Amino acid sequence: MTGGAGGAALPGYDPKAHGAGIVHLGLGAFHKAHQAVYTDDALAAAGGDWRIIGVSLRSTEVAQVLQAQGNRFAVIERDSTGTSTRVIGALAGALSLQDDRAAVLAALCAPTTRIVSLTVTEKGYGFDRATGGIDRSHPAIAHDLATPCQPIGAAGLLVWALAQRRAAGIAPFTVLCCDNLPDNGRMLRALLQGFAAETAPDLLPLLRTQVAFPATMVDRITPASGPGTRALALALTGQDDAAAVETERFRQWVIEDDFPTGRPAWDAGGALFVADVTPYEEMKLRMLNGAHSMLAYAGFLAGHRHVRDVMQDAALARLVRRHMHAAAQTLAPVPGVDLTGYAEQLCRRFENPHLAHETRQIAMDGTQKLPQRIFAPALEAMARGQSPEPFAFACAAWMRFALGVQDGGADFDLRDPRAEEIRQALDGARDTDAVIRALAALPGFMPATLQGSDTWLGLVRGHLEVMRAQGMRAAIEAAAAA
Ligand code: CS2
Repeated sequence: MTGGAGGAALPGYDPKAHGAGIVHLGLGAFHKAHQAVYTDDALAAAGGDWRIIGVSLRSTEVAQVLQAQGNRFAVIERDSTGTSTRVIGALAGALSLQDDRAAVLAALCAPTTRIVSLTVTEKGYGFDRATGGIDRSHPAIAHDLATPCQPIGAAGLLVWALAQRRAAGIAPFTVLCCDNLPDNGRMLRALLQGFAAETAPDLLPLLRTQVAFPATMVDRITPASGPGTRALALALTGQDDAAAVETERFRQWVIEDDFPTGRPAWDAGGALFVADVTPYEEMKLRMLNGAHSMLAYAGFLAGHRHVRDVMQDAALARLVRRHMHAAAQTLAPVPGVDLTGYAEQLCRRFENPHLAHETRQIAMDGTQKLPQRIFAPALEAMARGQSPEPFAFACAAWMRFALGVQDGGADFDLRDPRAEEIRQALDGARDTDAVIRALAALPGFMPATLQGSDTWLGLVRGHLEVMRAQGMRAAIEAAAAA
């Protein structure tokens, strides 16, 4: 890195001297603050044609904004030890599927594209957890099954592109899922196989044996950029930057090293290459993301706008710690990690006074998040003879949130792909037992073992009763005092 205007570090390499080798689907703040930064470090340390062509599947604005500023943007890294700003040169292009469809398809088919990575969020894939295949009711899956030559979703685009490449004699790209899903490489392979079985069955042997789907654990707390981000970027860099992102200084990336057609030297940026990501991924999903979801539902309903405010609420901060420790007890040993230290570090990160991370943002899409964050550790705790109590509190907080009303009676918008289904399930559910029954029975959501466990349901009911009768504040105080 070299110094830039106003103190921002500039890329430590000449971006124009490097071609693109990666297509990334899901050009959001998290990608810009995570994989793009690691790739920038890799290019500075080891070079290579590994710049990224970023693709927005739905938005048109993100690509337009980036194009207008030469695909450069600032990453503002902040915590209580200070602020540093760097300008990222790793993005070679920014495309919108809606505006630049031909260019997106060409990039996916280009022989130079050796990796396709994705951050399309949990709900973006259309994976059916219950069957381990495709979810036909998912809008993009349904669209792409009907018109597989005009794909708009992740599975449709990848299967179409891999088929084109095979027909043209071009080696397949490696598919790198960077979303917070358990066993994300295997999940994506199963999704593509499920989709190909119906649209391109002769691609199945290739998907089984030749395409690599390394699993990853990704971590960097990156709130959606707010109105203040642009002004901050201007102050720090001296440049107007409508694509800047604010994030924490901490970052982590653990990746299975399975890249048959090569990869950037992401280890130069601190990425850890391992044979099995599972222990790291379970640690992060259950301790960080699980505590995040719990505090998002409880915190939002208790009137806290940001995660940092939650951490100033003594009772709720206590529940956050309790949740992390209970989650830690459901884990297999994680190589080289002291889980007590990890929990403390998570609390410091949540307390970060410079990040305006909204509880409402984390509360989105609960039906897509609870299974791996809350239900999986609850099951594991019960299998080990431990109490699932903290997970039951989190589940009750989500159920209370799913009712869509504040304690004071004001409505709010659920922002979940299953919001309508939830609304219908809750129609007519009056008492707490009826609410639990309705939500627990959402297909493919709560594992059958939990649905059939009196211990679990009793704990959830106990908390939900207090939340509904006395309010979230009272429920937090009661749980924290227990
Ligand atoms: C959060 C994550 O919004 C959420 O659900 O829990 O985005 C979290 O901030 C990241 O996974 C941190 O790496």
